[in-house]
Amino acid sequence: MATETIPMKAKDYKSTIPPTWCPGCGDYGVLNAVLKAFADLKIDINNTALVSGIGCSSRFPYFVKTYGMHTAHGRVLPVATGLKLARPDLEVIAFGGDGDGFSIGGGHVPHVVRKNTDLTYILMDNSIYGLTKGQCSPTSEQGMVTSTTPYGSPDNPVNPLAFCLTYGATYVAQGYSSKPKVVQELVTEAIKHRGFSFVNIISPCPTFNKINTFESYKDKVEPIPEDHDTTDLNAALAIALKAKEGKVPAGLLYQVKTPTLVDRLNEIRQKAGGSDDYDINRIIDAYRA
Ligand SMILES: Cc1ncc(C[n+]2csc(CCOP(=O)(O)OP(=O)(O)O)c2C)c(N)n1
Ligand code: SF4
Repeated sequence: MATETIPMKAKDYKSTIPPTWCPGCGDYGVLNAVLKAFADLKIDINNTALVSGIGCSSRFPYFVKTYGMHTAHGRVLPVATGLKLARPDLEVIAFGGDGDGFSIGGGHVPHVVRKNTDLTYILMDNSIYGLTKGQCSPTSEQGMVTSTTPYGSPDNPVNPLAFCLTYGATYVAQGYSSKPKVVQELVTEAIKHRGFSFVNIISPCPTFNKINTFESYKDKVEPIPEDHDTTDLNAALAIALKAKEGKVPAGLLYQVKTPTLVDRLNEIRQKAGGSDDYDINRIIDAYRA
């Protein structure tokens, strides 16, 4: 593999492709914060892969100098999991939107989360389908008028924070793209965390969501109190459920250390004899009549 001096500044992590997001899109703030987090961590571009699904937010890997995979709609987590299992030495970071992650891809989330796969998942939540021009998303509020819900959405929204906490994510945080310093810190700690890290970032879509605007979040975003015990799952869930009151808590909700999927698989390998020298034909023969 070609070696390259590890870049040190945020701008050095930018690829040659300029972002194609609309002017004023929240995703710019997320990109800038993530690039700064990479610089903080001195991320090695040769050892890092960004994986995304499909959506405006899922264009993320194009704009960063690391390796990247723009996969299929809703399949970011299975692909990221496969990559991490095949190459545990890689830093694998998943990106996508609320539609990608919690609508078409929602069935994957519990299983990736409960395995504590050592991935960082950064969700850019704009409560709308941006790329396809304004359909109702799983995080759209009940009653929200969109192109697919002209009389208002009949459904209660998904709560991504509560969802990931309930299934056992070991790092759960929320940021707001207009507060890039907080996002940078949360992403830095999420990447450092061993296990499944989830960072939900409220990232408004000024083009297709005229309800959840930057203006509308001014009074809703509130920092998580400094005395919050980030190892207390019930306290973290109570903060996540503040969404029901229209609040957007920003900061770290939860972090605990438990073995990752690769740790557990290594344990099983040890129990099974501890050898890498397995004979695939013997295994296949066991399934023959
Ligand atoms: C299998 C499949 N179904 C539907 C689509 C159409 N599609 C592309 S992106 C998208 C939703 C995008 O919304 P979100 O994931 O929230 O990302 P955003 O564009 O808002 O960042 C949809 C429905 C697709 N590309 N593939
Ligand atoms: S449509 Fe919305 S989410 Fe997509 S780039 Fe434009 S502002 Fe951003």
